[in-house]
Amino acid sequence: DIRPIARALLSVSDKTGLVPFAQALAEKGIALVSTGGTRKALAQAGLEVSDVSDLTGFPEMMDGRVKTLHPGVHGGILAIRDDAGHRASMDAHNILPIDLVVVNLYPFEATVAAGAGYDDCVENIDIGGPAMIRAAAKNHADVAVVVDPSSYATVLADLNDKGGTTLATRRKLAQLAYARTATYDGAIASWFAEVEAKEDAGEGAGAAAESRVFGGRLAEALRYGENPHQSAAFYVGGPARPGVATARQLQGKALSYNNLNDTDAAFEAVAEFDPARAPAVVIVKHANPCGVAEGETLVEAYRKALACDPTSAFGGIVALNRTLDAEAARAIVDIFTEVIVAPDATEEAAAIIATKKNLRLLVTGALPDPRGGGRLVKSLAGGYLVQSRDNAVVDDMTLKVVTQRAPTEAELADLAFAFRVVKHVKSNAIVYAKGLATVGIGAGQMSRVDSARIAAHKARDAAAAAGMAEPLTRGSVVASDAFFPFADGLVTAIEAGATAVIQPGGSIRDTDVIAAADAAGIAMVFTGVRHFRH
Ligand code: 93A
Repeated sequence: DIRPIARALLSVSDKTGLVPFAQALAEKGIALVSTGGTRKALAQAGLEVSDVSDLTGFPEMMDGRVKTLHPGVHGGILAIRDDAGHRASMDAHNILPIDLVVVNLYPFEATVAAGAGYDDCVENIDIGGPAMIRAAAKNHADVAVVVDPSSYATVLADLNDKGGTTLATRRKLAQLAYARTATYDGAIASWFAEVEAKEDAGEGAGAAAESRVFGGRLAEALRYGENPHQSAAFYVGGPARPGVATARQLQGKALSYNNLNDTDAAFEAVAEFDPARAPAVVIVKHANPCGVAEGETLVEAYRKALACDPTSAFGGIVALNRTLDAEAARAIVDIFTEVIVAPDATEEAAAIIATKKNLRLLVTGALPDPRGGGRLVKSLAGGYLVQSRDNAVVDDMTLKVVTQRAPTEAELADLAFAFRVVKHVKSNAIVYAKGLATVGIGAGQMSRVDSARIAAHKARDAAAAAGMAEPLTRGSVVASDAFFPFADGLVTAIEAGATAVIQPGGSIRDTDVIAAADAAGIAMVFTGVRHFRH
């Protein structure tokens, strides 16, 4: 399966490493054929190289748009060498076999990235190059194809060791070839999508159009992104899941980028609370819950959630796990709220919300399944991170009591509640809870002790605002999204008045942390499951 190389066609935009590679080929007696620019570069280096026009009998024409698109080239690449009919055609039309195709494409991606104009981008769509690459890769039984200078060494190694290319090498090169033309066409399609989105929506949607690589459909061009100087759009795609993407907006202004993000966070969080167990409410600000509670009724749950941090709840997003009723609606319109999201709303409730013209009311028809699958995408410079949803639910975890004292029934209920919430708080996350309501939430700190302190501090403030002498953390339980690396975070929680703790466990200093808990007579359970969220 070794194929010697008698003739190579070289046509490259990126001329990196071209001359030494061609020199090595020439030294092995391989005839070189090239297009204009490539030929010039090789001739300047003193190499003997013929013009592709010699194969086609046509000059390069139409500003180079038609250079190699000719049977004289494609017949020489595609002919099956041991097929008598193919050989007869070659003879009849004076077609010479081409055994190696070295092509890299017009720099379309770089042209777009450089911010070039429309016509310039179009002119950089390579046609002849991909045609030769795909032809050579198809005929890998006889022909080797090189689409990137990084493969030059592979070909030379085969020539030196074997006197020709091996089938394994040609297959590998064919794979790289199709991968390259696929990426290339993908970049062109994305560019067209971006152009279209810009035209549909003004400049607004432009920057986000490339997220079409995820197969999403542009649902809405947004006025701006996280900040007014950022462009933004909302794409809908992936497995169906009740939430912001499927919701019906009954009233209110258009949702902003931050509204959509916060509403999603709120609704995903409230979906952790089984509506069959109790009504539950989550209030979100800046993508973090600032109050979560279960209650006998929705309005009670709302009041309890609000009491956790009434200052932050101002201008927040309220998510409910049951049909919004009139009492809850009346309580919610009492303070400035951005968005309400619920599976449904009664007519009476909707009428109460309608008294606030700007307030958005979204109904989703259902709650998403907290155990559901799906993937989460996050972008970083030059790429994307993709992971499956965190679909771990505390009810499915085996809680291991690690202290001398086991939690009481009431503590256990609050521990499960707090761990449900902590999953939806940005790390490092600490949540104090009492009576199935959060009483202090510490989010997004670089140190866990700080999160514990902030949460306790907020609980003191809330108690003071309500005219209570005792901070609300007295007699509370505490949840931590990841293990306590040292005892200090736990000690802070104990000082704040926590009597029971839920955390994943797994620190090398677990024994110190357990000792601190035992010394204070508090109960601690390990879940074995971490809930980082960034
Ligand atoms: O404009 S093209 O699509 N038409 C062609 O027939 C053609 N043949 C090769 N572009 C074509 N090429 C491309 O020209 C190659 O893919 C390569 O990127 C470039 C090399 O041109 P030159 O040798 O003139 O620098």
